[in-house]
Amino acid sequence: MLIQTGASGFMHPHSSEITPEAAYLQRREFLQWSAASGVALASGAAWAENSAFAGLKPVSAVASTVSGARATDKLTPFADASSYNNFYEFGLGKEDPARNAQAMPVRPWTVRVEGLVNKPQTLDLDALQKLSGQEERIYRLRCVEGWSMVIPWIGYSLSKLLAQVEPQGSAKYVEFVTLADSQSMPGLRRAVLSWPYTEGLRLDEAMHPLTLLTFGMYGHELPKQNGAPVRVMVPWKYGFKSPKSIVAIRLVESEPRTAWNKAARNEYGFYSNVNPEVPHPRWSQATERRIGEGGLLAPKRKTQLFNGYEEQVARLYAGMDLRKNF
Ligand SMILES: Nc1nc2c(c(=O)[nH]1)N[C@H]1C(S)=C(S)[C@@H](COP(=O)(O)O)O[C@H]1N2
Ligand SMILES: [Mo]
Repeated sequence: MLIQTGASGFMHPHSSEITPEAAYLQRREFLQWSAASGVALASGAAWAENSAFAGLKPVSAVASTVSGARATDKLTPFADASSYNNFYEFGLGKEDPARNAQAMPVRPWTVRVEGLVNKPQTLDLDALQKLSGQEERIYRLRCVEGWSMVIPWIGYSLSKLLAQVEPQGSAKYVEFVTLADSQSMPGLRRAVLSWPYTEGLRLDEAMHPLTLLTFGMYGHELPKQNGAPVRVMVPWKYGFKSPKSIVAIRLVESEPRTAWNKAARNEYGFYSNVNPEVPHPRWSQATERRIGEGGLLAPKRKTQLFNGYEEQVARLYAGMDLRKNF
């Protein structure tokens, strides 16, 4: 299958504008970028042959038409997005997940959708993936630590799954429960967070079309270190609100506690919307470093309100004091 990824930040120079040497370098850079991002070339070069994705199956998707779902910033190289990770179940270091997550069993896998719903269901991965056509969405991911990436994710709006189970009128929040497997997750031996890692959204946030039930990235299934086989991406919130390797989705009446909120209530609120004007108690959130962009010497970027998705999501918080509801 082919993925149409139009605007991804790479500038296509016109051949008349460049010297042969520059053309060669540009082409080489483009080939590397194409290979790394899973984008099929018009010339027919197949990323399936590229060893960067060794072992990861290609996943079909069409470009998303959801408003705001296709950031035009330059894509973060796949190599960075799959080697600089936070997944504390596999250790605290950025390189620990890529090294340690490979032992996590991701097949068979089921997700229970339960709680205040008329039609609770337990779906295996096949059933989950077939529930809707999948789209590619290019989202910025802003970690609370002050770095960001731009990643072409693959999945469909979580709202499609939620509609299927018919939430009851009393359901106001959604709680996500992730895998806690002491056999394969060495990080569980340390109580840095309370396991399993859980997260939560208000029901209207979970139903927002940008909230993505995510199965893949860069044209392939998710690497284990990025939350295989299924995670949720909420692009206007800090990265920790995007739980990896989900096993249950629970509709509940009151605001659920979350792993980071339990660990440090005054530092990580329930909402955790990206907001440059609300500093973390120990550091500013006004700027960010884009991973893959020249390291520590690269100029920092200004962090945008709601991570740049203000037009799409600001209405969810109309009338709320975002400093109180941080
Ligand atoms: N289960 C689980 N999900 C998790 C985390 C985690 O430690 N465990 N870390 C979060 C944090 S802090 C971030 S920034 C993102 C990182 O996602 P990525 O590694 O795919 O970039 O995953 C989030 N989801
Ligand atoms: Mo994060």
